[in-house]
Amino acid sequence: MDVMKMPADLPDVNLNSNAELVLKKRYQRKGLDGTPIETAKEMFWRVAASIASMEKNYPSSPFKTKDLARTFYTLMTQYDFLPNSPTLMNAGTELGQLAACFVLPVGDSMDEIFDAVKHAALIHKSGGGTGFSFTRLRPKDSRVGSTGGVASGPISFLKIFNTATEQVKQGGTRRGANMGILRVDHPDILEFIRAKEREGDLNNFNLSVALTEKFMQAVEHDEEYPLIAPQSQEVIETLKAREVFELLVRKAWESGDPGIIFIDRINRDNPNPDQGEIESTNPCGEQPLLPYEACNLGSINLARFVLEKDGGIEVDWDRLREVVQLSVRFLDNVIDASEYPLERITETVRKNRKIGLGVMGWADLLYQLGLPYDSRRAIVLAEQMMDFIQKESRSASKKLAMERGPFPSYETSIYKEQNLGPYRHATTTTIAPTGTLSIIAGCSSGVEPLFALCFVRQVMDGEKLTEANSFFVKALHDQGCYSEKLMAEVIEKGSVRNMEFLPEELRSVYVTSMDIDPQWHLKMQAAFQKHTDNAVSKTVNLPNSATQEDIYKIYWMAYEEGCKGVTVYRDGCKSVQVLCTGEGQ
Ligand code: B12
Repeated sequence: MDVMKMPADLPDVNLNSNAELVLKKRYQRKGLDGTPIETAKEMFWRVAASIASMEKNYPSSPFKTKDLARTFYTLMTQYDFLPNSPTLMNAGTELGQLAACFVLPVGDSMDEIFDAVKHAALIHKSGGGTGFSFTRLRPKDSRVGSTGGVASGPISFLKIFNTATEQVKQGGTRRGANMGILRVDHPDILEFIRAKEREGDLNNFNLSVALTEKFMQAVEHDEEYPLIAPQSQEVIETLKAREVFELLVRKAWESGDPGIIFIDRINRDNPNPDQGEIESTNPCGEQPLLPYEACNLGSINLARFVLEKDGGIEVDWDRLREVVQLSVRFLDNVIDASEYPLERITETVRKNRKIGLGVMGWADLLYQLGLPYDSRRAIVLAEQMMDFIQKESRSASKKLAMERGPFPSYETSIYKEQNLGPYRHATTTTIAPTGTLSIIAGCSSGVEPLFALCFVRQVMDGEKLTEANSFFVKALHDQGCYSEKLMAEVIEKGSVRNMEFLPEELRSVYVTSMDIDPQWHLKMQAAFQKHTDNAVSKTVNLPNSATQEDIYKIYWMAYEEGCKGVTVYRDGCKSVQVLCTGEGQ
């Protein structure tokens, strides 16, 4: 592939040591012997140049391709914005698959099931993650007309998808990720809820139960609800809704799985109901999609948007506006530049042109502003922040619609009726968990609080990344509290909330995941969801001592506060964890 020549005066990239390791192992292109054949600088240029070159498709573009390539390069290498991993890995390469999220349908026949397995393998190989609903599959032990035998049911097929995933490395580097969904009214729902009770089972899946409005009402009124055979629509039996909800809670308490999604709420926000129902999200839950749809995401690093004013620190709204506008153009070009593993996906993506712009570095921003994550003011700012990004991204989408035309299915979308004028994208905002992206940008991930002020991250099968939050270290220095002895203690504990010898302000602002009452996790998720087209990826992290009742409350609160889904994780409930403080290493 021809990529524009790298200008000689292009500034170098600053990389922290964790980013250097991750980029080398996962992102920089490699030769046959596995050693990188491009530097990090060349990698960012490859991405910037190939995405900017899409301007050539639009004669009305106000940008010169070369200038825009440089602007995109700066945007990424200052870590103001990063596109999702497949874009970094594959832009400007032969593979050219740039989207992170896919949803595939699973139909009730051998052909359709194994087509989905094959399509998922192709997507994983190209770096994407897949979500599926298994709800259309006939229940276990029901008759199979063509053979006279009995069906083995959705859970047995889930295992096949899981095994296939195990064998295909994403982009040749990491294993694929899947979301498995079953509606709460499927006859095999109890088996599904228990499917991950043995540690190690279905390791390549996140499981979520799709809860309906009717089911939630049945829980509220302590009523029974029907299980329905997907083919005949016959009621097979009825269950007590509260008992099912309690089982869900118990399993999530035990192992973190399954999570829940509110499927009716998700479909209420489906911008293209004429194209069918949304039945699943991508693996981390932030992107509900139609069958055969894909979406490319990008995240703005909010830690970078502060400015000093009158001796205080404020959000730099003007620069944020500029970056949102540029990021939307970037993501629009990604749609054009991307190649998809299936023609059907290409068609759906080009028709709806969904993009998902979100944020990372939220906890770092709060640290700089001196706002505790678990405070009313932080929640208010979260709403204000996402409202701003949503509005700006829509205004950018409108401008692009004038320059390049609206998304082709605009005429049949919900926006047409709303009479708001055409957009270029069926959706513009999504909040992703930004696992690797936040490591590259050196910021806190997504809208999560920091896991610990110093922690060890187990990554890439055996590597350990140690991280001390730089804003915290600076604050210790500024307040004259820094000492090697104190740092050793912070590494041990992860948190300073109970260190009463430290100033009160430090202890309340520099909070971590475990310090925060779980309800604040949820309130924060709900605040961001309010102004996000798609969904918000967030794990409500709970201390090991959390009870099932705590999880019950969180699940219920997610429903009441308008979230599209929720996932919990109780510290130490699995024998192997990704994030540990000193005490758990
Ligand atoms: Co997860 N997951 N995840 N996850 N996941 C996170 C790691 C995290 C930290 C989120 C959080 O709590 N804030 C927690 C772990 C808590 C902890 O360690 N204290 C977590 C959890 C709890 C889960 C689930 C139990 C579901 C849940 O949230 N309740 C399941 C369990 C999976 C299992 O059974 N093994 C789960 C599932 C997933 C999927 C959707 C499958 C993907 C991973 C697959 C993939 O991308 N190919 C996933 C992701 C992506 C992440 C996320 C967002 C990023 C990980 C990453 O890319 N790291 C992190 C949050 C974060 O870090 N911001 C949470 C950077 C790269 C360079 O390192 O070694 O390649 P890596 O990362 C791998 C591991 O992290 C592994 O898959 C990654 C990709 O190969 N992995 C594991 C992901 N999750 C989990 C969970 C456990 C317990 C284990 C052992 C491994």
